[in-house]
Amino acid sequence: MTLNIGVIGTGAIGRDHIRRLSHTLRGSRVVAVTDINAAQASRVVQEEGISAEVYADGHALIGAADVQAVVVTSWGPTHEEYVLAAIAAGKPVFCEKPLAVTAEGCKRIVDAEQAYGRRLVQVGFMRPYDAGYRQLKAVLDGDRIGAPLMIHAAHRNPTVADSYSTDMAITDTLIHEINVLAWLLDDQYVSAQVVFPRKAPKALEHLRDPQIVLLETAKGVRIDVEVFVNCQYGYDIQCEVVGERGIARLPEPTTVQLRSEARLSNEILMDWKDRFIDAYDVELQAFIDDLARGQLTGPSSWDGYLAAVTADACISAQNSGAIVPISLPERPAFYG
Ligand code: NAI
Ligand code: ISE
Repeated sequence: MTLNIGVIGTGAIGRDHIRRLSHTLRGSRVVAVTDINAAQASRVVQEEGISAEVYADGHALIGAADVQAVVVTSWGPTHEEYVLAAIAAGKPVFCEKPLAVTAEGCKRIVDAEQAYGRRLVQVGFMRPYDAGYRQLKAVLDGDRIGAPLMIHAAHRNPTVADSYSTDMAITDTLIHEINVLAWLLDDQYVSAQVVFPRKAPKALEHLRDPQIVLLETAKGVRIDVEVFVNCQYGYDIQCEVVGERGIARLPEPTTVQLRSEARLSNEILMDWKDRFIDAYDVELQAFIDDLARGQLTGPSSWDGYLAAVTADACISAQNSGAIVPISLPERPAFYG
């Protein structure tokens, strides 16, 4: 059976997902697309060589009779509206992070989904599908280094667009660590603090970059995440877990090792699309396969909500400099 998908937003990741849904994954086809930039949507359809209809807006696409599931890859502030519309139409929806830009927005989605009575939403938190993070989790779950005590992590982008703001370092970038580290540790956050080193010379005028986010968990694990979005040299994701009896590190992506010009070197990737290419494939394949089986199991709107509550605390910590307590609600049975 082939799942007919409509994609809202044909920018960077929208186009990448259209490509994989059309040419890489099993059991899906893109039959509808839309973007506020209609010319771009038409160009993507043409360049990807697919026969999808271009709709005037996201609501028309969600209402289209042949669209069985929706993928939301438009700008973050538009996600809530489209996810709520998909739930109202009873259509499954894969929504890129953030699920909504505020915790209240995520809560409205959680409430609507529970009122509908069945899971319809998967959030695009792809890191738990990455082979490296899965190996790291297997080490922790297998008690190979004892209980985790600390995590040192880094999320570095070479550059960001002019529209990127200091709070987006949390809502757009750190949100991945918020999600994946709680999953890795099977733990919850209880406080957040943000400190700012000296500003990097390449950072945009309005941007405070880099920043270090300090998180504490209910089990007493201390986490520091460096977010540095103008590091110039590459797209670099680091994660080191310090346990009672040893240390486990996220594996580096496999790249060819070069012996050349008196140097032994490995390439560092420059783009998130390449770094997590397999994880994006696996997460969307899981969405398609789960729908064929009749039950979504991937990151839920509840996970999106918990991440947003934590992100709100981090933004408050950015502004105040204080240690901000985080109080996360109990996971309802609905979200298993
Ligand atoms: P982008 O700016 O390249 O693309 C966004 C597209 O949405 C643009 O083409 C824009 O015209 C369109 N758009 C805006 N408002 C719209 C509306 N109301 N209806 C339809 N289209 C609309 O941004 P990018 O990088 O593709 O990011 C999109 C979303 O995906 C963001 O929420 C971002 O955080 C997330 N993302 C997730 C990644 C991941 O690793 N999981 C990686 C990159 C982005
Ligand atoms: C982007 O939106 C993503 O989600 C990437 O995975 C992340 O690394 C980057 O910092 C974000 O801007």
